[in-house]
Amino acid sequence: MRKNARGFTLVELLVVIAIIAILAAVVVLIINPLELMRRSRDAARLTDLANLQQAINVAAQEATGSGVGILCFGQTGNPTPGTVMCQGNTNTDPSSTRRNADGTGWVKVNLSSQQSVSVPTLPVDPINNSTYNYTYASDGQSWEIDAVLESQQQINAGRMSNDGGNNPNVYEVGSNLLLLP
Ligand SMILES: [Ca+2]
Ligand SMILES: [Ca+2]
Repeated sequence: MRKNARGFTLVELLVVIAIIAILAAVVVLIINPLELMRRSRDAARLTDLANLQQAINVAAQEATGSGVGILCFGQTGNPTPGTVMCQGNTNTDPSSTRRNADGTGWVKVNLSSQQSVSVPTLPVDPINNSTYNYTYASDGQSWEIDAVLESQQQINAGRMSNDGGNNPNVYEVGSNLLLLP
């Protein structure tokens, strides 16, 4: 035992630093902050699509006009079932109008006139780039919205592959999940 404290030796410091580094790595591996952020963004996406699904269903029920003008706002004509008549995307639509909830935004349904489900502005993907974005499509009679989930939690749970749609790499909701490939 040393009687006089003379600080730490270099080796002792290195050992302490190494232990701290290992502990930090273990903590990151266990908690995985990046995965937590992905999960939180996925939760927002799932909520967004659930809200839109509800709002579109209510809008379609409350509307009195033709199906074409409801699901493809302002359009007329005879739709071809299964053929996309109108489409919108949170990333590629003009940023000045993409969040409009009156049918001119990326969802081509006027959600602003209905009373039951309030949608003041359309949601966009939490990241909203070329990989993570929302897409709306309708053939005038049915509709589909797609989003891309990113967390291991949702991927492992098969959320995108077991949604009843035709694309295992996107999460699909709507009345016709075959509209978007
Ligand atoms: Ca899918
Ligand atoms: Ca689809």
